[in-house]
Amino acid sequence: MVIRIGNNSLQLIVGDITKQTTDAIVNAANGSLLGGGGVDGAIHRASGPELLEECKQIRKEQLKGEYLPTGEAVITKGYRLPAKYVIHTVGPIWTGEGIDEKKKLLANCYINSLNLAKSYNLNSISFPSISTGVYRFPIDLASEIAIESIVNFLQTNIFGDVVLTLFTQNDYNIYFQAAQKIIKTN
Ligand code: AR6
Repeated sequence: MVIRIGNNSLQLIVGDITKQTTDAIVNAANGSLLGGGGVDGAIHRASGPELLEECKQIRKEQLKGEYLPTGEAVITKGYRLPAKYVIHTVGPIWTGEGIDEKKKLLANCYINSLNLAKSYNLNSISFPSISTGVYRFPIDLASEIAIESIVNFLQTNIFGDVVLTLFTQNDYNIYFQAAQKIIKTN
């Protein structure tokens, strides 16, 4: 599915984000930036040990030893990945409490990643389904937040191409439905 928004596009695909050839791919990281399971583990394995070294450097210098706050984003090189850059963001952990705040933080992940990509003059970016794995954010709600945030950004910026890389056909179907709903109301 490809949605045209001005000169920009939003595409939904089923695939492995580590194989994407967009200028940047986004990592659903944790605040430590030191890797983990899921898409984070896959990105670190495919990129190689230099990625972890650069993440450690960012923790030390840019973040003064602190964790990357939820909803924020930082950028590293892609090393052995086809993508030139990796944008690391931290999604909210779903607990069933503070839902409005969690929704806002998830939107921030997409918006801050897109703004960071734009500030690096990048023209294409691939996102995974942030927070809907280990962090247990309900995917029906997460898909709507993701698509709304991206569509809103593409309506108000000259950027290029955004790809939502969904790992399973089931996830793709849920994002597809969310996209259809949001396009109708726009
Ligand atoms: N390509 C695309 N999507 C993938 C891939 C892949 N190679 N591998 C998994 N997914 P998760 P979260 C999907 O758990 O919920 C990590 O340990 C997966 O099917 O990776 O934000 C971090 O270090 C799911 O749909 O991220 C954090 O501690 C989506 O990616 C924590 O997990 C996100 O699932 C972050 O949890």
